[in-house]
Amino acid sequence: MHSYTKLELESLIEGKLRRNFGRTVSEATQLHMFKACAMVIRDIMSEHQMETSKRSYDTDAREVHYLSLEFLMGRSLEKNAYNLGVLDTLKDAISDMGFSPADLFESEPDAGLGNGGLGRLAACYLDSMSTLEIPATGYSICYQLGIFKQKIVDGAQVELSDDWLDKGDAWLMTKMDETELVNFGGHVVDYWEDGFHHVSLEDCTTVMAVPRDMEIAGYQTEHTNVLRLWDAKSPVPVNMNFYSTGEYLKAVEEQTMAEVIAKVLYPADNHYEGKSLRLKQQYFFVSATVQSIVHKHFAKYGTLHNFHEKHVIQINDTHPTWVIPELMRILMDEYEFGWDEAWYITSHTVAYTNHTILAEALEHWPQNLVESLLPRIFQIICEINQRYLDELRLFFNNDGNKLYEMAIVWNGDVRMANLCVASCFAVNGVSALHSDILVRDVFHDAWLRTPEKFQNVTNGVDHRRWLAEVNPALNDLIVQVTGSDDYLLHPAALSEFETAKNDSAVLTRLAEIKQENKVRFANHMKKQNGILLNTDAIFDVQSKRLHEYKRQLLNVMHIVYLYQQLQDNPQLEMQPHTFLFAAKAAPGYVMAKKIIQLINSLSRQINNDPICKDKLQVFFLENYCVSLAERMIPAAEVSEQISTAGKEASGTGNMKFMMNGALTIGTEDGANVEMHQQLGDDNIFIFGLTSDEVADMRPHYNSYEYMMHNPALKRVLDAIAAGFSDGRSYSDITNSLIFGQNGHADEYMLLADFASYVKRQGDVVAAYQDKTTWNQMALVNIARSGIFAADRSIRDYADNIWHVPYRG
Ligand code: 26Q
Repeated sequence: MHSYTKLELESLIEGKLRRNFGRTVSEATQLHMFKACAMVIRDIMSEHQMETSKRSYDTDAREVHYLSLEFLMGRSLEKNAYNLGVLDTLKDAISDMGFSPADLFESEPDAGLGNGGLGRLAACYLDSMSTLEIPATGYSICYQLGIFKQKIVDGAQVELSDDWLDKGDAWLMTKMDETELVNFGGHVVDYWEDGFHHVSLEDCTTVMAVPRDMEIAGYQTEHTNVLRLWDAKSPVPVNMNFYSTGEYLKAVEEQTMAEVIAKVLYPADNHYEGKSLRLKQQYFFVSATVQSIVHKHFAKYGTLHNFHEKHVIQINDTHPTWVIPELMRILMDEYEFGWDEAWYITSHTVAYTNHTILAEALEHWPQNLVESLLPRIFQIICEINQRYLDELRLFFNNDGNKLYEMAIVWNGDVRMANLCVASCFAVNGVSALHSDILVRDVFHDAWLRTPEKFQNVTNGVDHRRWLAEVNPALNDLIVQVTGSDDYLLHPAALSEFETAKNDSAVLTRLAEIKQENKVRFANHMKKQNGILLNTDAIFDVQSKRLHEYKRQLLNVMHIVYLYQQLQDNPQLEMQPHTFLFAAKAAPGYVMAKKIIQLINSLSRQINNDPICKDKLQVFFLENYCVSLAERMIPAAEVSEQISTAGKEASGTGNMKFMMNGALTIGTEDGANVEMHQQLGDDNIFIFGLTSDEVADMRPHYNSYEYMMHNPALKRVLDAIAAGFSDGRSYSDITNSLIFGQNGHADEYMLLADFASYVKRQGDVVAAYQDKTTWNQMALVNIARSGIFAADRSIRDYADNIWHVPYRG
């Protein structure tokens, strides 16, 4: 790796300022400075990227294509400089030039092209794929507006648009010459000639897909991959036929129609919305991507017969499932392949990762919509369906139930997960428990027929970002104890940190670092939000999307319980406890928004009640996003991972907290199960029903009985129903727990888990009061978090699904 001196960087930055903004250093604003730094870093990455491309071209390397509607990248300047090994030098250069590096980094907007777990996972995986020197490309949409910014106004969520591109485009390189054309609507015309079935679309609407590439630098390597973000443009600036007759609105209509495709990210997390614009987004980016892969492949090899040997396409949930019929379409209609070979190639190229078993998140598109928007694609899906049903009839002896469950097109719906399971060569879940549930339950029948397809790849997070970069003092301590920074490339080496478990100096330092992080976070909150956090209190954090299954409400119920204890006995000596929530709710999710209001009502009540002074605090931190997580997670002491068992596919926040030495209170759900395995009973606080118990209990579950048998629980629910001093009542929330809608009271079984949760919270506090034990537990959590590094996940994908080599 080429290294740069401070003076070299300064002169490069100065050059950018002069040539792009006509400014000297002393005339430059922070914005100029940010952009100039980004350009310098981008230049270094571009050079590396061209080399990387050339190398994989020359060696005929097999390539990975990671397709996702979401990449929640966050900020890039500090991260890229870190990976390139120039972070310290860059900071010096920035300071030298009269700017504050911290302020400059802070001025970068998050690239918020994702909702939550699935999008952030894709971003972590990009980092690992580059670091492990795997030839890989990410593909998505260049949304003009990322995930909304959340404001809390009078206790309620208000959404503001997130126009990130004005600064964020510093990282993008537009490649007009690699534009692809995507067709919508029209009708299929076909005829036979010379034994070939010609198929084309007539009267369709064409949208231009323009690549805006973002370079992804690996850590300590020059290997640099690309995240290709497709922007949507109309091929006709204005329709001159309408223009000339004075119909000006009509003249620009087509253009607006095209460009709306890349306008905004759908803000729904773990919830399917069957909107036609969403379908257009999916097909738009999929079609552009497949065409771009095929065109490059054909230009190089002059044939597509070896396509599946040179490419693997990984789809992030079902959202990009259209790759299956799209690749079939291109092979058959554009390259004259017959069905069987097209099918062989397609089904040996595409692999599917499932991220949820929530019924409301399973994608199924109305047949009419698919047929009118994508007529040829619909034909191909129907053909896949027919052939699949034929095979199922044979395999399952005409068992009608099986056909009904597994059909791809049924009753006016196209079911995307079934299409994936029928067509992909690999299907994986994202934690051991989740993959198990897929095989035992959701995809059981498909598993009976093709068990070899089904795999598990437990999620992982970019530990260079989520440990080393966000918690530099902890990184230093690990390096000091283990004698090297080996763990950065070999996360398994984190286990050596455990040798210091009985070293009191290390334990003391670990506690100091946590305290420093808490103070740093508290100062930031004070400055940014005017919030005064008690840094002598235990910091207990639940940060994730707001969803009923994640049970923020269970956390609230426990806090109300604590508050009632204080009300009964204001003199009560208790461990000072600060509860922090951070969560965005999907804008249309009414119950989630009510829960945010409830948290804010409770927060106002408790924070202003003198009996809670120095004992109890509750805050809802607005606008949870990658950059807020980066500040908050290193300051956390308790991590709340309390979903109903069986509902959270994996979770990845749980891993980030663990790496930063927070202790988990959680259910046996998702990756918590594997954390529990790593940590044993002594280093994690597990409570509640298991997923099997949840399933067994569900048919006769009666939340009302739980309430009536537990007076403390009843009292908590009564208090929530009545509301707090702001006068808002929350009886609609408690009613849904006690009576429910159409018989489904307390779908997520909060009342069943309440008693064991409260008890376990008591254990957490008791453990916290024994400082040495607590610090040892924190150290063990950090030391055993290595398997939750994204590098490990990517090696799993590379070994078991992609079959590509990587850096050792
Ligand atoms: C689908 C169709 C139409 C509109 C929106 C959607 C949509 C968008 C986002 C459906 C689902 C999502 C997001 C799902 C998600 O984030 N799942 C999480 O994935 C993480 C990474 O694997 C897991 O750790 C979490 O457990 C899982 O909830």
